Amino acid sequence: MTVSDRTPAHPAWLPPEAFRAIGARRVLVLGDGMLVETVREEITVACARFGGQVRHRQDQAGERFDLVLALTGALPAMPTAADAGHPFLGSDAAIATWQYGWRGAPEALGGEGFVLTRREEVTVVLADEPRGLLYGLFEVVRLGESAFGSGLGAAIHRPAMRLRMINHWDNVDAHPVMGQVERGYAGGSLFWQDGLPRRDLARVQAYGRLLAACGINAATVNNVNVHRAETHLLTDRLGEVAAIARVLRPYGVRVHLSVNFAAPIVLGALATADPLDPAVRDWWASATRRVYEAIPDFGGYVVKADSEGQPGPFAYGRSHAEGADMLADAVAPFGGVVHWRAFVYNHRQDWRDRSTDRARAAYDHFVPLDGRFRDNVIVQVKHGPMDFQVREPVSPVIAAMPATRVAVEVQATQEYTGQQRHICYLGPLWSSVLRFAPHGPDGSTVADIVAGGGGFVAVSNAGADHFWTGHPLAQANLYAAGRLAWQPTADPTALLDEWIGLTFNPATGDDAEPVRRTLHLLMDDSWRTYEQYTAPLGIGFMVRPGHHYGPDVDGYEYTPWGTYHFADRDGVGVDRTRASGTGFTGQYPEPWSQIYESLDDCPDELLLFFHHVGFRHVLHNGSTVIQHIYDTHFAGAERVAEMRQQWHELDGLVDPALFTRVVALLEEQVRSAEEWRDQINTYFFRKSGVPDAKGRPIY
Ligand code: GCV
Repeated sequence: MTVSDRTPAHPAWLPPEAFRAIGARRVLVLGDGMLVETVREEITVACARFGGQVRHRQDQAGERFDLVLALTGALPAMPTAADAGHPFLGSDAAIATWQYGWRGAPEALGGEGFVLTRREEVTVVLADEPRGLLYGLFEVVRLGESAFGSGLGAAIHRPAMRLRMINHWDNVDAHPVMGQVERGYAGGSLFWQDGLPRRDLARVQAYGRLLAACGINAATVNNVNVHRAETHLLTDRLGEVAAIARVLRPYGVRVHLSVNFAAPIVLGALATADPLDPAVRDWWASATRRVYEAIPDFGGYVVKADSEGQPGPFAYGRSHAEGADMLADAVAPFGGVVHWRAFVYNHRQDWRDRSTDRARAAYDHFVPLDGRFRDNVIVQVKHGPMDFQVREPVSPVIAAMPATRVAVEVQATQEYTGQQRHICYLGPLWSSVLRFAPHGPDGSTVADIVAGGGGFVAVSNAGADHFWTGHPLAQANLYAAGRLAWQPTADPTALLDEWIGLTFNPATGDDAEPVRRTLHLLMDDSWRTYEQYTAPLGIGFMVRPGHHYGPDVDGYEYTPWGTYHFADRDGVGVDRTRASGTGFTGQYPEPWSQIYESLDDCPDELLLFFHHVGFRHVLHNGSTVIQHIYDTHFAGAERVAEMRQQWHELDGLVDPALFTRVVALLEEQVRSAEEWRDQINTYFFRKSGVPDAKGRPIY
């Protein structure tokens, strides 16, 4: 699926036509700075294409504009009543200035916010900082013609989260098993090829634009599993990171680096990486100083420590707080942060040992450390307690560390959700995580908690593939990740609609309305469809070990990885109750602690995550567990076959290359969904001996 560097990448949600409404108008851009230049350039290109005009000054009184994008600091002095007749200031900016009064209260807009308003037929974007202006521009792009209609209300836009981050799991070298991008399904890395940095960074620049246009402002460029070559990105290969940072900087995206906790040994020839050893601390301090000399706006470090074989502080009898704080001290003088991942568990568990529960691990390791992390440490928590399964409860860690900055991590790369061969729009899953209220409906949501300092992190699904994401429709996941980080209360279906509107554009020959309708049919519920034909009722895994694609019900059952379903002839599921199981339910505050503990109250979709039940256990939906398994698997696979048919209705209505790619992928999705259906149904029929009430084929 990878194409050569020279093939222009698919424009994704920024086709030139998306700028038509702006590019056909008279535009004034006021302000200075690198990101304001980016805004100017975007508008200049659009105006050259669509016949509009862009100005950088208002030279003559009486000169009118359709769109003004201005930094507040570049506006002439506070307008007075005498300015009332002024063509621009006397109307929109003045009104907006007075209305929102941010000059008196600069925090109202913040470094990334903007005001968007329209009065007297001028659309105005005002921001205190260049980043705000850039985001304001992309909001106008999203709105298209409606940004210039009388219906546009005045509003302040600000991101809910300060840190809106993408983590790449890219390696410099191709790994013999994982390939170049760990869990990557979109071709090679955008940054490296054949062990060397890509010489032409035009794709990286295009990527930066796409990230900015959906609101992402930070990116790690390398895998959290930091192998040997990648360890050197911190020192002698730092220039490669600096080059990427240079290209992403004009789009407001700061670069962060995944680092190897043992770097002082690997790179510094020290005998130890003990975080309390003064020589180790000095080593990190000077390595970090050099990083900031090369990349003054460097974001900081991301660390996977003591997890799946990565080195960490445990080797020295130190805690994760001691490890994280040591790195935090190194980046603190420069304003950097450390994202310290909470994905720490025993991956060498004995499957015979029923008392060890991987779901408990992050909480058991990290919650006792609450309050012991420096202010510039962010504990980065996967959204569920296991590992990015199609259905998991929200991780209890998120609500349990009130004295720590916590970020929530989601996986845009579809490791466990179809590997970008299946259509699986993840916006609804992430939205349900962000809206989850750990203390009940009157308490804070996950979004509130992470907005308090940690932010939102998505593992990237993008690569060197022409369509960026392997499956062209998986672009929507990257887009939604950025948009949800900006506005976690946004309706994921509305975000999908935005993505469709930008990407499938009538001006490129796409017939917009049927495309919109069909894509909603295919994508709105695709996460639930995927759930229907894969592992049932929250149990998770059941995937082929290693590559994690396709069904293998017992593939992980007798392994050290801690991911078990415990099916026998009578029933299935993991007893995680306090009463008789691993006690994991006790990691939740009320009301969830009680809801998950109770067989009666536990939501159906998580039943097997929390309880071991008999096959004839009756769900809230009235069906038995076994019949529900059969019904959902038949329904899911049937739905995918319908999706394939629905996609064919778009033949001739969308870009032919994209159409053909999706045709091929849907063939695979149909095949795979049938495989899942038949293996899961057959497995449970053979275990339970209970036939399908509807007599459908089971093997
Ligand atoms: C980067 C899962 C994946 C690994 C990944 C790990 C992590 O275990 O299968 O490939 O490693 O999560 O998030 O660190």
